[in-house]
Amino acid sequence: MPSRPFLSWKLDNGTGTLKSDHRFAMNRTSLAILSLGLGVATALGQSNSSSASYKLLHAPLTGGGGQVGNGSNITAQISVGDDFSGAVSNITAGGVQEKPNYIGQLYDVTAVAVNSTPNTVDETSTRQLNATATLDDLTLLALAAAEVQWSVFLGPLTGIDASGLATADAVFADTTATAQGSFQGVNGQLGLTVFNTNPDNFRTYAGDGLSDGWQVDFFGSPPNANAAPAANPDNDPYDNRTEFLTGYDPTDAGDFFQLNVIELTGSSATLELSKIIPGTRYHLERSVDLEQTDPWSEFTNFTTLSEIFDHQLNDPNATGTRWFYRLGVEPE
Ligand SMILES: [Ca+2]
Ligand SMILES: [Ca+2]
Ligand SMILES: [Ca+2]
Repeated sequence: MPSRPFLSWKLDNGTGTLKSDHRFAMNRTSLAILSLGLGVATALGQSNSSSASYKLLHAPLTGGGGQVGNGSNITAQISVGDDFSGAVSNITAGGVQEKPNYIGQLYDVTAVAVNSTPNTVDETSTRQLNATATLDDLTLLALAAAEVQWSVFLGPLTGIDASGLATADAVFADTTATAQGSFQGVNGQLGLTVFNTNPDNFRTYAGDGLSDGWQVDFFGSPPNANAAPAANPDNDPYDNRTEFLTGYDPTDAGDFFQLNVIELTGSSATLELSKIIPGTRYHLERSVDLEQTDPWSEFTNFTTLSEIFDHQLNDPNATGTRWFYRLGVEPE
């Protein structure tokens, strides 16, 4: 016959008040022995205990020796002496259900979280994704990548394989992508920032020496033949490559680089460049006869850390009756 332990207890409601005493517990012990002898599984010594915040009640006749506890914040249904019964407790105030004393647990998935460390990925590189499920008792379940159905929800990811490895596509600017993981019909998503680590690798704009972001800004998504380096769609003096290197609008015929001599004093000439921009090196050369007998010779080259309009510089050897300047620009 399974033993049926007898429970005695003291409850303290926080103010030191005892709700059960020794004599009462002894009385209950006697009743328990009597009940077992008769083979009756009814209530064993009815008693109630309570405090301001907690109350324990003995089980009703169908409780089989179990107990029911009720309070404003807790309900406890406790079966004792039964080898196969577990216990169920409900904490109603927090909406949480605890399920102790079971060797397994049935659960529902309430949410799936997808994460990575960090939540960034370089273009054309990979990033490992992970997923965690939140269950209906608020416990967390780390998911094996193979348990998750991975997909690209949005943005420049070429795919996510079965092991949760996401591969980023080429981009023309830092771009947010959204990866999705699904588990038992519940979806979770993660925003991944795809970094533009190569400025010249985007689709048909790739490898032409012009920033893909610049080409997209002026000519839209590729392909667009007007975005080619040698094209000059606005028909001003300069092609797209020069417009890019000098910082001008390749779609505006009135917007292009200009070099002027603004002052001559003795053998000194003051030159003014309409704009200089970072990322470009400027080479200034002089020849007295456009290289017929006097080869072009560079008298200065420079670059800048910030955009400057109407940049002036001096040519200290501006001698002779006539001479010419030319400017070369190249990416730094
Ligand atoms: Ca790129
Ligand atoms: Ca390009
Ligand atoms: Ca232009």
